[in-house]
Amino acid sequence: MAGLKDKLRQKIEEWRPRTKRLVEEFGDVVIDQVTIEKVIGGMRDLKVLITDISYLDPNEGIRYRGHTLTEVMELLPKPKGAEMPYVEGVWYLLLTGDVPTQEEIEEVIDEFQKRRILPKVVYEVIDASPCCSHPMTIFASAILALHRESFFVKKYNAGISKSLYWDPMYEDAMGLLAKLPEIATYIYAKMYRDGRRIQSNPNLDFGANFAWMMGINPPYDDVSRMHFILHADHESGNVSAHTGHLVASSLSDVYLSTAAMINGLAGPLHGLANQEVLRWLQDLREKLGGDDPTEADIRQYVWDTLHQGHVIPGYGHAVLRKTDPRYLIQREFSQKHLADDPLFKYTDLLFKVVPEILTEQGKAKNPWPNVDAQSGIIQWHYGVREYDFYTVLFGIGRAIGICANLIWDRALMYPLERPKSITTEMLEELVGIKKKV
Ligand code: NMX
Ligand code: MLT
Repeated sequence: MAGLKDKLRQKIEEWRPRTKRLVEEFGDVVIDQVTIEKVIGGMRDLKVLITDISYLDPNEGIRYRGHTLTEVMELLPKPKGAEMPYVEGVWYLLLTGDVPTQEEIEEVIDEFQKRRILPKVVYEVIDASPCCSHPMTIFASAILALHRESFFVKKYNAGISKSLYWDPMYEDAMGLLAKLPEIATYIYAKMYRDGRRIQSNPNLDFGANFAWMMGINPPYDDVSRMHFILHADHESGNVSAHTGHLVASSLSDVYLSTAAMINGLAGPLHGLANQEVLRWLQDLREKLGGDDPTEADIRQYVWDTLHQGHVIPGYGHAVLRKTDPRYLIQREFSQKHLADDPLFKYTDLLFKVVPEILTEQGKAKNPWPNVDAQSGIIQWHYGVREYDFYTVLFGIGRAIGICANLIWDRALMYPLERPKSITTEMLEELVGIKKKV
């Protein structure tokens, strides 16, 4: 793809001296401090990673290439008559830092169309998945099955120079992103629709084609665009992005690294929380015999959950200290399109009572809702009621940001990630509560 790749090549060449200069001239400048609390406490807030694709401010939320999500939604071109921008546009923005024109988006659409066909082995892997496998397990396995297609591996084995690694990574990323909707909708059809599959529609953009293959009418095309755009990136320290970066730092290709990030996303404290929200709400609904909940019902349920030692899914965040703007954008969409949905009423009541209760409990540093508190309710409304599938949708979106990062990781020739570990005894000796023997 001449246009995008040429632009990327030029940007990479312009960027490289900046990274080189920082290391060579300022490499020993201190930017953060490592305390024992940080080492034992999951490295919260430690500034030890670098990415230029997105940045997460605790109060403002995520910026993609310097733009807030509201700006991204306004700036990126939209298909005719659509409320939400092209997913292809966010890929272009994250990769290059530029807002694409309609023509540049058309190029990406064409390129994805050319690369979307799945090799037979992917169907075989999905078909062979043992019954009761979680869709995220099947998703990761299907992505792994593409590893043998890797252009990067072929070029690496042929001895390509390190400064060119980004090029085959780009080719693999384009190939993978083009195929993810095909993989995900086949998993969906296989697991929940007796294998009845709707073939891809070559005339549609990423979001609309996904909706088409799911067999769901508009505005689910806009729901898909919104979902993939909002989930695309959340800087580099979150579990999925960090895992993808870490695995790729050993020069694993895009397929191996993305499958690994999917595995990180599949945990309930991370991406699986969108499934957990629905499971938790359906449980409440059952308890109430399908009746509309009162505020008192919701309060009781939230406290019961906390007293049982569980977290409230969809609330809290490791970095954010305000309501997640991704939640607010989805809430605005829901108010417009599904205001009368009974489940939306549940989420509205939760938004009213949970922050107050978490604050009263006094443990969570952030009592406000995150992206996962709202996303599943929208899927449920449009007929995707198999909530085990929701994290796969998160994974498609997140792959966009991960792929942009992996290409830039190789472009800037970041090295193998290998921090140092120490023992508990060493820390005890360091603070003087144990004598060195
Ligand atoms: N419900 C109950 N307790 C909570 C919650 C919550 N939603 N959030 C934090 N806490 C607790 C947390 O478990 C910890 O307890 P303890 O001291 O007993 O270990 C305490 O509050 C302090 O935790 P924080 O420092 O506020 O949060 P941390 O950075 O460790 O974790 C999350 C962040 C997101 C893992 C946490 O807020 C959580 O478990 N939320 C619910 C799950 C969720 O929604 N995850 C999705 C996050 C977004 N995403 O898509 O990835
Ligand atoms: C994410 O989108 O990755 C989550 O909000 C988690 C995080 O940023 O830590």
